[in-house]
Amino acid sequence: MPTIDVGQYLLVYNAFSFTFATMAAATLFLWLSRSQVGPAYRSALVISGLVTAIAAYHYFRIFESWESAYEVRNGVIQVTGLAFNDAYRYVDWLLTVPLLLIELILVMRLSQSETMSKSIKLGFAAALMIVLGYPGEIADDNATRAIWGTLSTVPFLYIVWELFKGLGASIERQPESVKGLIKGARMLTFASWGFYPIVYMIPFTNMGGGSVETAVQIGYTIADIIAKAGVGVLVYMIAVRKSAVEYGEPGHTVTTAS
Ligand code: RET
Repeated sequence: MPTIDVGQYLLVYNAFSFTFATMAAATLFLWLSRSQVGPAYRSALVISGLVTAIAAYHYFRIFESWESAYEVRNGVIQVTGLAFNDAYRYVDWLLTVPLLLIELILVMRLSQSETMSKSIKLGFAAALMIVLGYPGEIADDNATRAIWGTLSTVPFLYIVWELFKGLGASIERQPESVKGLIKGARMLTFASWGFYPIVYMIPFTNMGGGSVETAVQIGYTIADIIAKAGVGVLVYMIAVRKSAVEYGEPGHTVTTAS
């Protein structure tokens, strides 16, 4: 573990603690909101809540791992010899990234066969992207990091292409009142996902070891909050709006002209 100063240690410590609370709160919100949307959209909310629940658990473990990697003695920070475990983050992504894509697909309510084929293709590409990124993340030298990072970028670009090209046509078939929101969710997904490879490249800069470690942890943490809790809330808004169009406003029934 690189040596860091007390300020950096506490910044990361507080960020992990805050993120655990945010993910846990988002889970409760998403699961408790199930009854506010029509039956077709409930699984989108269940999956969104599952993503934040998995993240809450992992942030708790990440927090503990950070705490045991360093100790503060007489105001001076020292490494304990126990390495900070990056695997929690990657296992979290391995589970949540495919689910995040599925949650976007579900809220669009495509045909069953389209939902199935897009979920499998995108879910598989997402898992491959994470698996290929991990050896680079834990490598000590930048050459290894660059090789795995480049390999991981291939499925990443495929996902981005699918989100814009493949889902673009389906978005055009969505009700007018939700098109903007769905495009917003896609944009937020794209922007937050684009942040991860940038954070991954921080070790290529010549900031000191402690600053690199701090920036990488804070960077991934911010991206996770946006990609999971932020997109989750947008998916909730889309589900509420589509339910109003398809099932009527809460308290009203949809009447069809005869
Ligand atoms: C890695 C390795 C370097 C190249 C690329 C990467 C992409 C990571 C992404 C992660 C997304 C994670 C999410 C988590 C939230 O649940 C693995 C950093 C392209 C896009 C959305």
